[in-house]
Amino acid sequence: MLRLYSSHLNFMKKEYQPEVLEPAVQKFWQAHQCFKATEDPNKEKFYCLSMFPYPSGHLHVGHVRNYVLGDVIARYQRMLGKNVLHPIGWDAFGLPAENAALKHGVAPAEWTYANIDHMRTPLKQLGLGFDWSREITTCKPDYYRWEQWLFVQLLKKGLVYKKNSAVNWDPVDHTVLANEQVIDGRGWRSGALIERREIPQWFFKITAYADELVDDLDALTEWPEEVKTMQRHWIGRSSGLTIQFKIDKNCALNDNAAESSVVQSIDVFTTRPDTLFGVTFLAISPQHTLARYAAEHNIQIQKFIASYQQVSVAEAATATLEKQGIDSGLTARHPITHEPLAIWIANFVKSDYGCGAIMGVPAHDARDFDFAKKYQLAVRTVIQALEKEPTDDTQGPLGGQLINSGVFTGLSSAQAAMAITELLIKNGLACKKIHYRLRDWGVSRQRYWGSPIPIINCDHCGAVPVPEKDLPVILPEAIHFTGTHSPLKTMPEFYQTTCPQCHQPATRETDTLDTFVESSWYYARFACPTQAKAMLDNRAHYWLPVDHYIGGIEHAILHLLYARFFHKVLRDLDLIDSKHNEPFTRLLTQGMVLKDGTKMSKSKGNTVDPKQLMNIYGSDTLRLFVLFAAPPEQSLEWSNSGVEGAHRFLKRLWTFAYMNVWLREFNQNATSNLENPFDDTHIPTKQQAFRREIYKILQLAKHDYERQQFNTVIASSMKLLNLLSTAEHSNMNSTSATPNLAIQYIIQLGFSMLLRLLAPIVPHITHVLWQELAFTGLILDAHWPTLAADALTIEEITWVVQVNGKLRAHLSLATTADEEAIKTAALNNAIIKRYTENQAIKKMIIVPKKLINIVL
Ligand code: ANZ
Ligand code: ZN
Repeated sequence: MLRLYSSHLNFMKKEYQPEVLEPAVQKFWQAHQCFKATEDPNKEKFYCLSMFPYPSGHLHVGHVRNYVLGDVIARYQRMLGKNVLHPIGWDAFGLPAENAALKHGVAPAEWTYANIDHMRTPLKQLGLGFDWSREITTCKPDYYRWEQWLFVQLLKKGLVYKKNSAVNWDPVDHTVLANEQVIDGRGWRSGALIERREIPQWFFKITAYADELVDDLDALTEWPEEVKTMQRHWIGRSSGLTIQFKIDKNCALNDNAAESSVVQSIDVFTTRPDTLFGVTFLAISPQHTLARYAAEHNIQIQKFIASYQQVSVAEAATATLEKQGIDSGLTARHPITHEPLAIWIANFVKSDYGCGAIMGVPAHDARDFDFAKKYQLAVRTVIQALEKEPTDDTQGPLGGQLINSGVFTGLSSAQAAMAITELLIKNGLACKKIHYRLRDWGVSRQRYWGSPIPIINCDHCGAVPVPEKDLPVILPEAIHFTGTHSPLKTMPEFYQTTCPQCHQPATRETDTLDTFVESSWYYARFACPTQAKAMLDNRAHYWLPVDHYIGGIEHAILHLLYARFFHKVLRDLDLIDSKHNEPFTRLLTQGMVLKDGTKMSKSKGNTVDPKQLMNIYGSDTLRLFVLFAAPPEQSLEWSNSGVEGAHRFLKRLWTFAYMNVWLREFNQNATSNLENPFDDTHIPTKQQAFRREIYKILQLAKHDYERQQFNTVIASSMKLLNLLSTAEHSNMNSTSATPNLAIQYIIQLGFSMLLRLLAPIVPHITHVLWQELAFTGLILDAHWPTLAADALTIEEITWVVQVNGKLRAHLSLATTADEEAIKTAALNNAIIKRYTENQAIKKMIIVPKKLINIVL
């Protein structure tokens, strides 16, 4: 047992001095390794993780919010008796390091490591209870070697493959961008106009897990609905029908093409077979094979297709895109009516979704309607809405009744969908199909600062994985950046090698992995960060899954989806417990930090420097403010007066302790302590109300901790401090500096609870006051206050008071009041006194808990 109250730690000065006590407390934590987590199978574990930071070099208020939230949750769970793991690391690869290299001529590695050192200090200053012995830095070979190893395992399992694919090419950053990195057709960092390019790339087959990734969302009951909806939408599972339309032979195709099976028929994907009679045209994407045939002798079409190459993938994906098309000159036949339908080449048809072709139903699809209007194509209504006029498919897909649909007329949409599907399938013209919006994850990056892809390209053997014994493929750190181009591509000492299979000269892959790969499994590696023999070991079985994950809503889709995918992959490789299908049991997405209503950003010059604030007010103040200003998931408006308010509260807390320093002796001499709480019934009736109030506050705070409304926990703490101040003054002996014994009990009870309620939030001041006032143990490990069994039962009974059988008054009395007290209270009541004045009282009849009858 650690010695708690030691004279060298005597902070009980009149002034609250965070600048003195905070470093001392942090030193104490460090000296005693208070946050070092060890696996203990006899204890329930709790793994709390805040998304690890990118080491930009500066800690901003958003970071502070993220890590303080995680810290509060971790500390709270520890007080509930759990074995807590709360680690931290660095998401250290990424483009900014290369930009810095270009700008300042410093190597990305050097820049990154310096930034990490720079950011560690303020993180420690915040008093975050991290297990620093588990610190992970993803740009170090001891980390990325295991993702290279995993890459090879996945390659063997067919979950990694290489293919040519159209990408968003940023001509300034010389890199491929993800769709969400393209904003209005421009690169999110460079601002350059994005081009479409086809290049060979490595892919993770995340689509193999698409169904599981959708289905398992239902089991994530402690995730925000919003995030699950975004994930569902991103995966975009949609069940529909592939319908075949026969192409007319008389089309202006060259003879070879017309004979080829490719142009015998065209498949379209639809989720609305009920609208089949409303089809007035077909449309294909500019990349469709048929479009190329159509272009062969048609310059206009060639031009149209070429102009489309310039448009980025991301832009084509947006619904708001200006619809454009050209008639291909081809026609196809409606599968039921055999009516001819023109085939258009249209920019709004995605090449990589469904069949890359659609049946145009302008009356019931908004996109088709825009297109038909622009090119004066027929609009044919085939579904009559039961209530509203049909305008587009947003009013619920199957809500109406069929018209103008041959034998299907009169059926409901749902019935028609089934009947039409059945007919088409019977005639071999359609088959059921499930499509996903989700694409495989392209992980190749034409960048330097990332994990090398462990592949050797051999002229004879093709792409050969680097043998496990040769891993990791180390990224050279001492490099010189001359342009945005990756230096790896001009370093023969890096790429020249021999083929592991045929031993002839070969070249290494010079692309690196998407940095999302590192962040997809770091949560698991924290279980065994220094394990040199394997990616994960048994400790992962103990710690995983993460019980509580905290991070920004901006990661709601990709990061979380990739990590979920990795978790399932790791599970299927038997690296983690097969019981757990998901990496993060509970998710908290914190809101943004705003100043004057806008997002804090360097470019706006409205940032606040947490370090400076900590130096002025102390980190407890900063923590308290950040938690008090808003509930975690809402945006937080920065306010200087709010910071000062938080500081004032801590000063009040300190002063209260200082004024009640008698508690130290009281606690030292008391037979009662936290392990052996005092008998609450010591508190006389008069003070029961205080006691009840204290427990009410405790109950509310517990509830708020569970639902993470820390702002209201703080409000409750403020209320509790007010209550204790009132109690302190209510019964002060006029002659003595200490309150009477009953109030002493109240203050001991209430203050020990107040400190514990606040301990996860403001760990330094509470640590010191706990010690200074000689409460038992470390507050860090003090158990969470529990509710006394009787604490909240109704403590008062309303008595009916009669005089000679007539109702004269009501009287509220404590349940604990004995007969004597009840009689006295009744006789002393002002109303009753009027009726009994100067009269002899013959007797008093008491009906327990109900009635007092005074007989004169
Ligand atoms: C006819 C129709 C009528 C459609 C109607 C919708 C409403 P989800 O649910 O996202 O899977 N579609 C199919 N392939 C496409 C592609 N490659 N590019 C653009 N759009 C494509 O959407 C399926 C619907 O999206 C399909 O159903 C098709 O339009 C369109 F009142 O077919 B529908
Ligand atoms: Zn070879």
